[in-house]
Amino acid sequence: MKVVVLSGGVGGARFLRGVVDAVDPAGVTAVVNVGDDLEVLGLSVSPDLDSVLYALAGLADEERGWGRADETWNALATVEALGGEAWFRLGDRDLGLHVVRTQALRGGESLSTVTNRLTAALGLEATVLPATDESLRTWLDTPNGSFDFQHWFVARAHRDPVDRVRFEGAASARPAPGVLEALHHAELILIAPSNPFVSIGPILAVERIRSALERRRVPCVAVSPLIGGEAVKGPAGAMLHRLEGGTTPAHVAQCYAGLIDALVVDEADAHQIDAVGVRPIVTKTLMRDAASRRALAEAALDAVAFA
Ligand code: FO1
Repeated sequence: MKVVVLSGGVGGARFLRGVVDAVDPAGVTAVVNVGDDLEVLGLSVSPDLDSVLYALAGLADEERGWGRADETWNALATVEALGGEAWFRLGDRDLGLHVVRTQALRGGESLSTVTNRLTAALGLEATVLPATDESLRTWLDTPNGSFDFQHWFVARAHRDPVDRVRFEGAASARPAPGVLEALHHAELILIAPSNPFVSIGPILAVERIRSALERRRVPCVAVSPLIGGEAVKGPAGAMLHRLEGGTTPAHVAQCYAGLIDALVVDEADAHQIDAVGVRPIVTKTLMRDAASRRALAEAALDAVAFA
């Protein structure tokens, strides 16, 4: 089956592992958020692309949720001892990937081309694409000032309540090569259980991706990132509450108004599915191991049968 999955980092990467377990990975295309990308220590870092690559390659640190398993931090300790920038923690193993990517980008390669090379080098069968090759950066306006994504999320521990999310560069950003083609040929489009505002929002801010979803001829199914009205991890719950007015399945569906045909919600939210507006699919959504990741992916993939 040809499936496109719009994905952010941690939750999206876990979900993608379930998807490639459930269907032939060669038919799976991940379209990944780049709004979190940053330059740190002179290196180009794409955290969500990396979370997806590491998860699909079985290299991810499952507990931390980002970066690589069996990581060591010697380079960062040296950086810190020498008074360098250490607020954004790059592990020794992780650093290797950023060095390769940075060199390629400086040599004139596009982000999608180098990502394609990394995907092949890691032996992955799925296609992993950045939403765009152009610069698209997420900014958060808060009562305490405006911050780029990683300064708000990591340096300030996403404590500042968010009044507005902006995507710098989105107006002129074109989809990366392959994104529209994948959407055009997809039999099913999935939106991973990622934060609708800061993980999926930047992807949908690329106008031609949004309009491709609006004009879809195949089902699009989103998976809610909330369980019992709360995010498993991260600021999705607080953001839904402040920006959308609540944390029910209907509030999640509202983030994707006109773009989805079904919403996968957790059993803990089943009592609130009445006003959701799209077809609800109720299942267990906590991805604690391979079996639960695959079961969640299968529940979303089943939407094809109802189309
Ligand atoms: N998240 C943190 O909370 N602290 C970090 O120091 C940090 C470093 C980091 C390095 C590489 C990478 O790929 C991801 C990293 N993350 C870190 C995760 C990242 O900030 C977020 O999880 C994503 O951007 C949100 O999807």
